[in-house]
Amino acid sequence: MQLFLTLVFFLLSHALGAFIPKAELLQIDNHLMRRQVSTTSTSSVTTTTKKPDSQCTNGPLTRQCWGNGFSIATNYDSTWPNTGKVVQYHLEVTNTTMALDGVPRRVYAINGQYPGPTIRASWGDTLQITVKNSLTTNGTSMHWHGLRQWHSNHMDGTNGITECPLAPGQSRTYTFLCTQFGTTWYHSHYSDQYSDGVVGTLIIDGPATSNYDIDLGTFPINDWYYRPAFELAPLIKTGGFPRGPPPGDNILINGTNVKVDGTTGSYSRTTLTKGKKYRLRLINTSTNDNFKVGLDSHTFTVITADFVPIVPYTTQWLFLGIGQRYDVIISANQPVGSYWFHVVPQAGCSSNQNPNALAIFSYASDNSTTPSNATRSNAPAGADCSDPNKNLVPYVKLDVPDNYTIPQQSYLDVGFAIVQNQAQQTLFQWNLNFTAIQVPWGKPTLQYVLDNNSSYTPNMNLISLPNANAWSYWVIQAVSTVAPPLPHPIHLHGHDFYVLGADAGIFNNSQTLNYKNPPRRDVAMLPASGYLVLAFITDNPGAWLMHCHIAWHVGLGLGAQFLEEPDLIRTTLGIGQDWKQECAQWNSYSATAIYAEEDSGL
Ligand SMILES: *[C@@H]1O[C@H](CO)[C@@H](O)[C@H](O)[C@H]1NC(C)=O
Ligand SMILES: *[C@@H]1O[C@H](CO)[C@@H](O)[C@H](O)[C@H]1NC(C)=O
Ligand SMILES: *[C@@H]1O[C@H](CO)[C@@H](O)[C@H](O)[C@H]1NC(C)=O
Ligand SMILES: *[C@@H]1O[C@H](CO)[C@@H](O)[C@H](O)[C@H]1NC(C)=O
Ligand SMILES: *[C@@H]1O[C@H](CO)[C@@H](O)[C@H](O)[C@H]1NC(C)=O
Ligand SMILES: *[C@@H]1O[C@H](CO)[C@@H](O)[C@H](O)[C@H]1NC(C)=O
Ligand SMILES: *[C@@H]1O[C@H](CO)[C@@H](O)[C@H](O)[C@H]1NC(C)=O
Ligand SMILES: *[C@@H]1O[C@H](CO)[C@@H](O)[C@H](O)[C@H]1NC(C)=O
Ligand SMILES: *[C@@H]1O[C@H](CO)[C@@H](O)[C@H](O)[C@H]1NC(C)=O
Ligand SMILES: *[C@@H]1O[C@H](CO)[C@@H](O)[C@H](O)[C@H]1NC(C)=O
Ligand SMILES: *[C@@H]1O[C@H](CO)[C@@H](O)[C@H](O)[C@H]1NC(C)=O
Ligand SMILES: [Cu+2]
Repeated sequence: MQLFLTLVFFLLSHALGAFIPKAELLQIDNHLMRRQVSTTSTSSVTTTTKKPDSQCTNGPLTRQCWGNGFSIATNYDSTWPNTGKVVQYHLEVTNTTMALDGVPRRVYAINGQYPGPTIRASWGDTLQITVKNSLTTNGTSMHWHGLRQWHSNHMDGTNGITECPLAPGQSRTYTFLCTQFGTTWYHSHYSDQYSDGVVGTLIIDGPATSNYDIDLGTFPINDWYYRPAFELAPLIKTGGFPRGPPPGDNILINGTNVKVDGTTGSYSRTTLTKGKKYRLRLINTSTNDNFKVGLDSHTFTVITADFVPIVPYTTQWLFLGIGQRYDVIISANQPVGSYWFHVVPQAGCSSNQNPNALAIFSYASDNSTTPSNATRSNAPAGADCSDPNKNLVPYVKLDVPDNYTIPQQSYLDVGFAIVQNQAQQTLFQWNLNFTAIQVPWGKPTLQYVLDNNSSYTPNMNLISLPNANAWSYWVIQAVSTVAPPLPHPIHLHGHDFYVLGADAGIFNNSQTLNYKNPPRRDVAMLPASGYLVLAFITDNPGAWLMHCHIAWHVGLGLGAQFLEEPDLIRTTLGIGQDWKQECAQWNSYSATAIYAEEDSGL
């Protein structure tokens, strides 16, 4: 269904040319990129006792090692193990009622759980995950956030781009190799559906830049709404909340919390043993809210930014944008007792009824008590919504060519507009490069590629990157005069991108960018009324979505897609009959479905 939109007002524009930026070609070596690896920064890591080499194996004192010649010094963008091991999971999305903080509501749970089961494999394993849609009135899809999906774009789970949604009653199997290691999450990409429950965490075991004894696993943190997202989103879109989306009703920590008024629910509890070092995998699985997190009396030694291992640094408080992950080491070196873990929504980038969500970390033997106020710190209620980019130094050093001036055609403006449809209904829109993305669920981008059809519709917001192994540079610019001054967590599928710069103001090529081993990750904060400059190499044939990870914003259009090397998609991905079958089933279901796509579809 197409809406004919009349622009009531639109944005300031940059002068835009028509051509794609010229990019540098790099050499190809056995089909893999030869990156600009300088040296690995082993000297700054002092907590391990052994240097990684082919002899050393992973253990509490040798976390840098892995085995078979792979270690924390391996550049996983170009080399990875292939163990031949296939790790299988079955995920069933069902329609149920849960009371996660004591307040019952409808939840689209996975295998009856919220969050869904943690998927776990090792570096180089193949994951084979069968997803069954047991909902009756929604499609679904499953996206494996941050997984590079190297030469497996059709396993990315982005409905309307890399597949049709999975129709009610149907199943599909996603198969892909784990070329990276670390912590992430998976979620539905079917409009706002993950906000209603279709979300879980994923661990790929591998080496680490700092030692620890015990892996506590994943610790997802998210805002929580008592009204379903499928009810809120249409109201947000049609101006039902003129001051912006409604505040979250609570914050869930590892899937639980007490209600804000303290009457029901229970705190998340984690038990520690004095003297041990723990790895905790923090993940922000929010819909809208950004938080700072901290554990009273303890510091975090941060060892990853998203999947990318970093030179460890220590901090008291850590900011997490939606979709971002930080793995941290906590040393249980304090007096035996119980301590509060704080999650503090930041004023500039959150709106939640809970001003300071709490969880409890207790040393064993003290694990039934509530922390005393003596150790309780004052949490920072500030408005800091930026990434700690200067601290995020990748362990494997990779540089970006600095001899390139980013042309105006590579500026993508983040805009906001209020438009009216034919029925004179007011609609809110977010757009990227002047277009609010809307993907056709029944005819995803990969179908265009299979058909050799390059007549993409304008609302697919597709950017062609036909040259293989070229550096691609982009300036994401928030236009301050029109768009509400909000920071946006920008996520790119299919790549760890390089963050060359991020700051307030308008980028004009005079600001200093960091080309020497800049942060690499898959979600970075675009500062409010500011810019984010990123780069990546077109080494992964596919249609890759780039979008704001605030579910309300991408729902209203804040996204674009890069189409890399369509010829190789046709010839090398091996898109099979089952993929086409999923589309046939979807198109047959949607012909008579009671609900139609009512937002971007993402
Ligand atoms: C979930 O169940 C309720 C009650 O039967 C129904 O109204 C709703 O459409 C279902 N939702 C989905 C997505 O299947
Ligand atoms: C998904 O299901 C919910 C609950 O039945 C409904 O409100 C919504 O419109 C459905 N959306 C789509 C696009 O199927
Ligand atoms: C998170 O919750 C799960 C399920 O209740 C539990 O097994 C896990 O230990 C918890 N994680 C932490 C870090 O407390
Ligand atoms: C999650 O990300 C959102 C949006 O970027 C942010 O408002 C929130 O504070 C983050 N949550 C945490 C726990 O850091
Ligand atoms: C408390 O710690 C003891 C070990 O000291 C353990 O057996 C018990 O399961 C823990 N209880 C909780 C709620 O973590
Ligand atoms: C502990 O501090 C909290 C927050 O400042 C306060 O609400 C609570 O009343 C205090 N509890 C005690 C026992 O003093
Ligand atoms: C830019 O530098 C790269 C290597 O850093 C080199 O391969 C390339 O030729 C240079 N491009 C120009 C236009 O000078
Ligand atoms: C698409 O074009 C390629 C050559 O560019 C050709 O080999 C292939 O058969 C075409 N496929 C279709 C479906 O037309
Ligand atoms: C190409 O796609 C456009 C837009 O969906 C469609 O109108 C057209 O019929 C397609 N052309 C071919 C040859 O399939
Ligand atoms: C951005 O939008 C303009 C206007 O529609 C278009 O000409 C340009 O090609 C787009 N930029 C990119 C990189 O696709
Ligand atoms: C570029 O931006 C900087 C920082 O905002 C400003 O100081 C400078 O005057 C601008 N330069 C031009 C040529 O617009
Ligand atoms: Cu946004």
